[in-house]
Amino acid sequence: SRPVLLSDYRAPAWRIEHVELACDLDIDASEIRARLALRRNGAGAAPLRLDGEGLALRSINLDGRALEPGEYMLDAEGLTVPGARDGSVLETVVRVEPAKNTALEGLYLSGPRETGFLLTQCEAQGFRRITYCLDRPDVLARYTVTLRADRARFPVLLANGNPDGAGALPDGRHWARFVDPHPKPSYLFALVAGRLEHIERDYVTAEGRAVKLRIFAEADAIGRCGYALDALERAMRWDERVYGRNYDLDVFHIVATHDFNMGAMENKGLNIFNAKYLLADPDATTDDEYRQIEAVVAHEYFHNWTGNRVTCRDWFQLSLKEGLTVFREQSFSADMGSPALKRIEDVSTLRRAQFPEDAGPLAHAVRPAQYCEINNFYTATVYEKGAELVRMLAGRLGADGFRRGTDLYFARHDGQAVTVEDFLKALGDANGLDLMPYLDWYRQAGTPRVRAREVYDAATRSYALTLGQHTPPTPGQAQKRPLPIPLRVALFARDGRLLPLRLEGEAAAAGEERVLELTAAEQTFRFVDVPEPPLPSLLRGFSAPVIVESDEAPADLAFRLRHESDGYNRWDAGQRLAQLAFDAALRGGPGTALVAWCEALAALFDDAALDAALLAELLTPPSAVELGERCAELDPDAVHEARETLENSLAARLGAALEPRYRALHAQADGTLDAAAQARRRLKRRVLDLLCRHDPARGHASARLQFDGAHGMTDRLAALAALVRSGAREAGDALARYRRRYDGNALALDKWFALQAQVPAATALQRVQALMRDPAFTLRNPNRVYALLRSYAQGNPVGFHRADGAAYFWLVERLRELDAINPSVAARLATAFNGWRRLEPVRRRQAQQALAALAADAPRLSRDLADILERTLA
Ligand code: B3K
Ligand code: ZN
Repeated sequence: SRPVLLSDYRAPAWRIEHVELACDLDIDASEIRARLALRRNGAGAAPLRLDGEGLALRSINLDGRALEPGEYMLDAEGLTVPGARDGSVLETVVRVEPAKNTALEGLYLSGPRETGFLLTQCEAQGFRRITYCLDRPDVLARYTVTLRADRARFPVLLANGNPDGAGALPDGRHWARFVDPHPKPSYLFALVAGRLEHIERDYVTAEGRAVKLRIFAEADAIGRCGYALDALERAMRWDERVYGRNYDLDVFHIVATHDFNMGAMENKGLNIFNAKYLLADPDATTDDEYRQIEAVVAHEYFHNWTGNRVTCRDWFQLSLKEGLTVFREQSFSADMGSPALKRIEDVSTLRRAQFPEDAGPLAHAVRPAQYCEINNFYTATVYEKGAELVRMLAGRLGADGFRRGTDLYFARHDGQAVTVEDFLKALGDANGLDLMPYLDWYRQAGTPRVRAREVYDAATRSYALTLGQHTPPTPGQAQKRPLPIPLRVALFARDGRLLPLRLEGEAAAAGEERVLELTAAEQTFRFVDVPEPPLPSLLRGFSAPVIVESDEAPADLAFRLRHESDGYNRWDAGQRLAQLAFDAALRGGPGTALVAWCEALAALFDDAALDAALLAELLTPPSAVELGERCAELDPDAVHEARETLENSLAARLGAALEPRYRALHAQADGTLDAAAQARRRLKRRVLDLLCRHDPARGHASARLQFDGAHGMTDRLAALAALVRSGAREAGDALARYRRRYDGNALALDKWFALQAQVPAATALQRVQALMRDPAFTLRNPNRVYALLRSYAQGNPVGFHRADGAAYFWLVERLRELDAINPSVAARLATAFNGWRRLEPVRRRQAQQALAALAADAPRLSRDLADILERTLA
């Protein structure tokens, strides 16, 4: 289909001042009456054109008069009403079928028809599946919503905004009304109806507004909502303190569902959450998941200002709300826990998910210039790289300057739908700076490479650092401009101390760390008063989303791994060293880097002062996916073997130290959630994995005991994973016991599916096929599909990228089935083929044939899947 272009953006010809909805809700058929108060926007004469898809129109009235068939035009994408004038009121009645809606966009049913509940998902373009409307984010309207339904079947009725009355109706029905005083775009609309329980808490904002915080869930889940409610309160306080942002309605509602395409949705005053990011209990939730829940609860809450009060002009600006909100969420999580660890996790996610995207056929700018299907742009680039761009801006302005900037952004644009330019302008204006050069970061796809060359001159005691930048071409963007790249740097002396930094021309040294702004293709920075050839520490804290290409020697990397003062850079030095060790292992070459890596880690292993969680990260080599990115021609088996060399060498080097360390950590085991206990569990998981390699008998025995006596899910799952991944004899029995113990617990079963799908083995496909026959498996539930199919296709390179191509053809068949059920889930899964072009020739040919077979059916595929296929094959 024809792409939508950013350059084609035009302000809407019509506005809607007020949307009044009356919804008669039921499982099979719901009736939606909409009353739209219309205004012409500007002087144009364009006829009124409303979006609508899959709606059965029952009646249509303009200004109180029923329209005759010739007075309006219906087609597959909407409705045209030539007679509408400025000030007209249009009333439509449509019927929709929630139970048949398996795409989970618009109004749909969550759970079984007898017991499930109704809910909506509108972002990006789901509102048009509920009623005829101007379904675009730059049309902001006030909403009054009345819900009516059978009281016994749907005792709880919810919509956005403040409750405004409720009551009984004849025939056992009832109604509830909600008024949202804040104008909002249609994508933030939501309603929920069903048998739900809730927990609640009173909250008073810093400004003094009393708010009821409520979380709704089905009866079997309501006992698992307490943690999220606590997290919500922490997020609200944090946004008041750090950004001066207060909540703005009398209620804040969150609803949990097991049937959701994404993580969660920030509908105004009525967030809807995938249960995976909301429900928590010690028996079934891991430490990582607790942190994710806190982060997602905060993320959706933060959208209330970055996204809702100030929204996006069009969908090209998606990162305006997502990048900024991810950045806010990351800062919040850093404040709630360990900033260094959080940074390591975020960079590692970026490298695993966004760098490959930026280097492959689906590469796109943080603000793309065109799209065919906007659902396919909820990507790591828009979210995670977008957050890195905001982080660069925040770093450039400093904490106070950034706060001045966001204050101005909110003051200037509250109630508006704006662009990335507006954001940069507000941040700049508040600080007397021109930040527009950063716009190129939003427009240009691809990960910049930064190369550093250094020259030390003993005679003049000067040190010249020459930095060059280069961004490889991406689809549709052959030529790249240089970008403004802030590089936070420090220089180490050989004794491990940091040297004071003085640039040529400066009167005196200023600090031991500073930011160099690389703005040209190449630039030289000359430091003076440098007493010895220093060891540079570049891109500290990952100050820009770039790849630093250096030829730092293994010994220097090992030195920095031992002595770095920046937590992130210490980890990064270790990752680089591991990469060098990997490169050598892949070539079958000598292992100087490998020895240096193992020796440095062995020393750190004995360092009692080192935080346990950080140590766990240092002991983990880059993932197979990241390592595979280094290969010009990817053979996933070879990558796996080389990575195994790293793991086994480290296990052998730590050898006898592993078991005592494991025992010491295990002796302290309890179920508590504090940071120290979480850190111990994280290290214990890593040590147990290494122990299973070094001494399988003892490793398996320890894992078995840990599995049996675990205090919580983190230890239980870690033990199970250790058994399964190391092929322990006990693995089958442990899996069966886990399966029985958690029968009926969807979130716990997802972990069971995911774990098995990721076991790197030639037999992985058979295993996945067998798991698809498990009675708990269904293609209709996105979480289940992701747990099994995505974990396999994207998290198990060895198992998925079989040389015979069997898994490719198999996945293509699953994509066909899925596409008929849920296009956006199918499209997401199809991105597993992202790296096909870099595969070695045999696999590449197989992948291409499988993809081509599917692409041949493009006319019968959804726009979502066809778009991914077309770009992947282009
Ligand atoms: N804004 C939603 C994403 C909606 C996805 C639509 N396909 C979640 C979030 O980023 O908070
Ligand atoms: Zn978001």
